[in-house]
Amino acid sequence: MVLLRKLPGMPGWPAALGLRLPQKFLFLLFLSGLLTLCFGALFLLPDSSRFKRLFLPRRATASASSSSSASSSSASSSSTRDTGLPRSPPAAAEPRHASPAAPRRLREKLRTAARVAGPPARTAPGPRQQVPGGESRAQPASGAPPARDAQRAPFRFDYERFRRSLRHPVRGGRPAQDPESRARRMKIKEMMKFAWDNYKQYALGKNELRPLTKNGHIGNMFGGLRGATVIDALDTLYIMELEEEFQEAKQWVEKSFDLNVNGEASLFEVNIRYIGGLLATYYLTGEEVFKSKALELGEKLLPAFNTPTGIPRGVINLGSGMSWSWGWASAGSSILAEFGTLHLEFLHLSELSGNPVFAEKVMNIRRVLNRVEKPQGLYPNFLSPVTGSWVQHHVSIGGLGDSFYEYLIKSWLMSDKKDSEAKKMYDDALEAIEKHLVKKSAGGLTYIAEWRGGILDHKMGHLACFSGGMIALGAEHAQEDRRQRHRELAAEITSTCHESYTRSDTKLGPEAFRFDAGSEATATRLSERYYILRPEVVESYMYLWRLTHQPKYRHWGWEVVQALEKHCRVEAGFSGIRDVYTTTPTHDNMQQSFFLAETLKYLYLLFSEDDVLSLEDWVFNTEAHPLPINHTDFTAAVQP
Ligand code: DMJ
Repeated sequence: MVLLRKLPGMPGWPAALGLRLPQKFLFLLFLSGLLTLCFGALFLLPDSSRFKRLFLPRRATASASSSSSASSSSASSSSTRDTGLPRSPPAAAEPRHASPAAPRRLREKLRTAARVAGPPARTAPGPRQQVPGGESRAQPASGAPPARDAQRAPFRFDYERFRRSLRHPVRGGRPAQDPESRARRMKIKEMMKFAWDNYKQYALGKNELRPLTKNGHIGNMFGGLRGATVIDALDTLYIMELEEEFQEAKQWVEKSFDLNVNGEASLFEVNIRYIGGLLATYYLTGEEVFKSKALELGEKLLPAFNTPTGIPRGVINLGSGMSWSWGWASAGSSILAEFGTLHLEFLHLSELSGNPVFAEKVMNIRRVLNRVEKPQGLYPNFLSPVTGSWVQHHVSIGGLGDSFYEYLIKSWLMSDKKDSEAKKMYDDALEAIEKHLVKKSAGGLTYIAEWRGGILDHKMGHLACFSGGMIALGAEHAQEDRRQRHRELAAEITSTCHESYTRSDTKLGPEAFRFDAGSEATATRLSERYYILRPEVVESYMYLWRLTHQPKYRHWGWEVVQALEKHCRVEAGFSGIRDVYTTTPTHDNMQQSFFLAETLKYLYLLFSEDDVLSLEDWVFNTEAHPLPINHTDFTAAVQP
């Protein structure tokens, strides 16, 4: 336009057309709009179009195409989308929270992941799709075709490399043991076989065995998923070298384990039992079926995180993705031990899939927890997923709180001691617990009380007895000034839990025991006298044995084996009992899946050499499923 006007002897176009000033203005406006439109349309042409190559410089074309590929496949939000400027390397979509400080290997990994996995599931994940190599991935919920890069470079976890990184053979390399321990270990293996055989005979495919009525139990904790005992038992069978039984369990997973269910599941239970059990068995065996089932199930859990804070709700429908809070949890809150017990498994889901979305979800939980103010440095058990604030000031290292603390120290260990944030959170939390909750009874027993808005409840649940093992584990890595104190605390708590067993008639411990009104490590309420084959006390014996090698822990473990045989073994399996304070207890007709996952596994490890599932290679999730120490520092990638 400007050029035409200035040409000597040539009137401008509008003038030549004989237009008046307002008409001229309108005409110019129209013309400039038309030109802008034409130029913009160039960007919409396919990359192959000759027009596009003619009018746009090479670099801009490449960038435009990389931008569109990235936006369909990456985790980037509109604020970080490609600006059109050339990038190096091209077409690589940076994950949303990738920090420049993230280690190179991780950043490369996550880039590939972002290419392969599509956008993080803010909404329910889309339908599944098979990719070359048998790997399974989520298709973007929008139904958009996968980016071209995705087809070129599917993510593949290097299993062989992982196995080479282990310091010990998973089932141990040293057969030599003292004959007594060897015989005791054999006995525990026999118990496992007995528990499995009966489950297989009477309840295969159901969630638990009912050993008195010789049938199966399904329950309503797993949202229609079946075979909780199969999944929970897999790694124990494998570790105990019960080969035939392991194959039976594996076959069930291959042929009958159906994930297309439609029911209300506990996010926490599905995670610790199913995802934990599948992940552990994959790492132990390298069998793809366990990995793909774990990843598929992991994706089904993601919609539970769609809350204003990203703190997941406790219950999720595995079919529809709808989620809500437990009816009993005050004011629609989420439970600390539930949303705080996802970290280990979710990092491994990211590790195996290359998809950072799982790691992002749990790192966000940590962010929310770090932001909220802690009363006296303590973490209450109920948090609103809407506001991110505490709903009730009830603090407990037993039920509702327990495994949150466990996952802090284990996150640090699992990160190969790189996740210093988790370590600090653990150290601070333990300091507050020591200061406010650890007490000594009149009879000299150390215990951890519960806290209700500043008032102490002098009670310990069986669940809280895991803390002896946890504190012992943490003590090994504590600062000099705390190490000895924490070792002593761990030993004292474990001893108190042992007392709760020895003071009963069956030599098994009650569900909860108290230190008030003259009672010392005994249950005072009828409703707290039961024992449901729980593992926490033998779990602590196992850690204390491994860390101190004091023979008393093996003695105490053997006392439990004898008591289980005497009071819990029935004709068709093992059963919980209703009252530990009578020598003729009635049975509850339930063989819990965690008896096979945890109680028997920890007992077996107690009588094994230290290199069987060595603590140098593995951390146990809260259901005793071993997860390997991970050399990838995910925290660096997902911090804001
Ligand atoms: C198990 O499912 C897990 O150990 C969980 O953390 C707590 N409860 C049971 C066993 O008691």
